[in-house]
Amino acid sequence: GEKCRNIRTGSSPDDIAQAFLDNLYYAQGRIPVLATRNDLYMALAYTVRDRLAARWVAQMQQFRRAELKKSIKVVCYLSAEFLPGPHLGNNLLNLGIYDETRQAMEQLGYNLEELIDQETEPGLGNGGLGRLASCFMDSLSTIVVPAFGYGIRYEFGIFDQEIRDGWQVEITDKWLKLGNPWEMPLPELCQEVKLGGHTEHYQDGQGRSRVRWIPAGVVEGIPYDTPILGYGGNICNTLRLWKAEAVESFDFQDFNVGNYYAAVEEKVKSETITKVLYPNDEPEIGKMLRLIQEYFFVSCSLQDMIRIGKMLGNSPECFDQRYVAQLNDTHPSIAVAELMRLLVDEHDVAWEKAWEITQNTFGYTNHTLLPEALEKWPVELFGQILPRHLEIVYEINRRFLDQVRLAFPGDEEQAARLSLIDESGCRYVRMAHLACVGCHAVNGVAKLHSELLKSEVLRDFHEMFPEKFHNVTNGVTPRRWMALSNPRLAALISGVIGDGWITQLDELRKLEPFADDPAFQEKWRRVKRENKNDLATLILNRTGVAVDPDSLFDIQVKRLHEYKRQHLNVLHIITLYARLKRYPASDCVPRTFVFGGKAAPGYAMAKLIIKLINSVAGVVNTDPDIRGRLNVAFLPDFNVKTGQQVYPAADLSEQISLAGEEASGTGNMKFSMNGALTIGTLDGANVEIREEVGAENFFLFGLKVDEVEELKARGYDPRKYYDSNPALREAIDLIRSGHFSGGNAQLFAPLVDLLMQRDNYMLFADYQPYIDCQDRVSAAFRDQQNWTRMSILNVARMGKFSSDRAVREYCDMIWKVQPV
Ligand code: 26Q
Repeated sequence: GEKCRNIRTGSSPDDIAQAFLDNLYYAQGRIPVLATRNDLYMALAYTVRDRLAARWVAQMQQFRRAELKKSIKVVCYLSAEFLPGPHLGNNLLNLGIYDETRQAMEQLGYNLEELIDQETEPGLGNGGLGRLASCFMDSLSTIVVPAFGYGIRYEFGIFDQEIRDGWQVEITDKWLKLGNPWEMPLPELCQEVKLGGHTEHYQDGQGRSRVRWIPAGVVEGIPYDTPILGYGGNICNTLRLWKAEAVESFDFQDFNVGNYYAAVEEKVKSETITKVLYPNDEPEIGKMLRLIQEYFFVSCSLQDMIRIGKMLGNSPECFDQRYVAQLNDTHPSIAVAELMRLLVDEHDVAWEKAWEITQNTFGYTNHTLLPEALEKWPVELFGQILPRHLEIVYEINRRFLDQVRLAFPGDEEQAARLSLIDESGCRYVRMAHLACVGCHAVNGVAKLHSELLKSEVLRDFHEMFPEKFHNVTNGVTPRRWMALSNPRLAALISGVIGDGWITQLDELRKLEPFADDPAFQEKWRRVKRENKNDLATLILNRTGVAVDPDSLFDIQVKRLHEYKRQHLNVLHIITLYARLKRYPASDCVPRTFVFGGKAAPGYAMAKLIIKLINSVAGVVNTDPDIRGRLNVAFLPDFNVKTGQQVYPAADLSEQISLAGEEASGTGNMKFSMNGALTIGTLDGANVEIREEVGAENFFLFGLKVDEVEELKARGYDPRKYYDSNPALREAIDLIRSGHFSGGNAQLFAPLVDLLMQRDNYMLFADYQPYIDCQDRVSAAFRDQQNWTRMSILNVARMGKFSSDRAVREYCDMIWKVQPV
């Protein structure tokens, strides 16, 4: 009775210790002396999972009751990527049993942090977009909004990065190898997904014209559920990821019945659909498997939503009263055509009614301004895989263009620009256009980005449907990105203002009065110093580079991309290096430059930039003239787990994209809420961060969006900057001469040529303003009191950038749901 219940739910250290030993024995089949570190981790994970179960089940019960009363709308977040990060620590935090569990492990002679470190994270995303989806899941649960996250259970997530001889090497990510204690397979809830084939048009019994899709094949989607508990255990939502498998009984005409090997081959083919995450954060044209992945998870998810509705007695006609679904970029935008197909073809709903339901259901979030990053599919390939959807897209387009021609009579160019089909050359289906037409709301992810969407990328749609456009500035969860990853800072903050900030981040404002308090400043500095010490140890272990924890930690961690300009950062390092070589005795502020980030495997220039960073590191770190005053480290395999160790240790956050390129950025927020100051351009959410923390607490430099446009129009000529700026010339010449590549002058030629000739990201134009700004940073760092004051004020004013605020805005403006 009582004892039994405590084993599964008790939260005292004794209960947890006992449950842990039980799980070690019964789930892992081990006793302590025989257990590996992974056995111990698994036993603890099951112990924590048991404690989630009650809340998870209660959640489903509550759904059922509310659904039956038709009193709630459920939010479905459709995303091809989720990057949840390691679950164990986060669940301990959200359950409120972190300290009790530490004690329990201590009693048994284990170290909790070591067990937490054993977890391999699910790397089911590329970067910002996937991580945002997971921050939103955390916030939905914390602010008590019933929600499902729908996505793909990739067998191989984003590759693991190793650095060999300074180059990136990609290793397959076998994240499931040691088992995943957080997921629950639900094979009974499988869904069938059709692919390929053709359509047949016919008249039904009542003489209505109908369409039947005769697919060339069918695959099955199996859902795997992971609980997402809110902070304080309020509610527990579900992340439901789909795995593709072969259908059990497969009896299509072209299937060779009885041929065992063909059947096995079919199974292998089906399973490739969810085999691997595409590691590019930009679409490549014509990758058939990618389109199949997108359709596969969207179809499974929408059918699942209809199934749940049906189970609770709802007809498909009230789909939009029960659900609202957000499209995380265009990756799931085929949902617009799929919901139309399900309603019209499979549930006999009239087109007009189905269209109203579809528009009411979906919202679309755009994450990019780069025109080349807008997803489009060759019409032919689209029709091969989704013949019925192509017909539906054509019909949506026909009706839409009628509307356009009414609004803009005689303007055929406007119609061609808005069309869902790009007919300017090879014909393409434009997925962003499908999303804009099929959704009731379209939003950007930062104020500047949303404005640029309206005035540039989606200008014509904004003209047509101004009321659809919104801004929801991104946010990040303070649970993972402060409380969990920076326990020292969290304890210091809670010690003076209480711990309400963890769910009401605006309460950090209460820190402002302490910004000038010398005793508090001293504690603040000590926290940062200890965090830097920890990172220094990590850097030493991972890279062999010994760094000085008293130096200024200047950090840039994010995907490698030319527009993010990691190479501008490198030019600054080389400039400092050249100064010290010329004046070895000069008095500089010692700096540690830390980089981290993955390059898309096919992106040669990004990979060359990694090589450059490591080459410069090799020279600078070992030059006796430098005497350790400059250190450069490239931390391999940057991911959520590493991020949690990096952000708390930063003094300076590098957010230096060319203005107008970075939609929002979210790393910028994580740094600042951990007390780093930002050096940045007026791009993405930097604009709003600066607004919040105050211009005097932010290091701004660089061209503004309008200046970038003006310079482009005038003709950007990099040579002019090179010829007139000796410091820039010296930095470039050092690279070009082979100074960092053992005399090999060819190695970095492609990079140097690019910068000198046709650099779209205008490094040279921003070079001198960046260097000057960095000199202001160094000067400011010498005044530790004032630096600390600025650091405290940064944290105190970051309330806006909680993902709780972002999700509340989606609830009010876009989803029209109220937190329970
Ligand atoms: C699309 C088609 C085919 C293959 C891959 C893709 C693909 C995959 C991932 C396209 C884009 C992505 C990821 C984009 C991304 O992470 N964007 C970032 O989103 C963040 C959250 O809104 C912003 O903060 C960043 O500014 C933005 O770059």
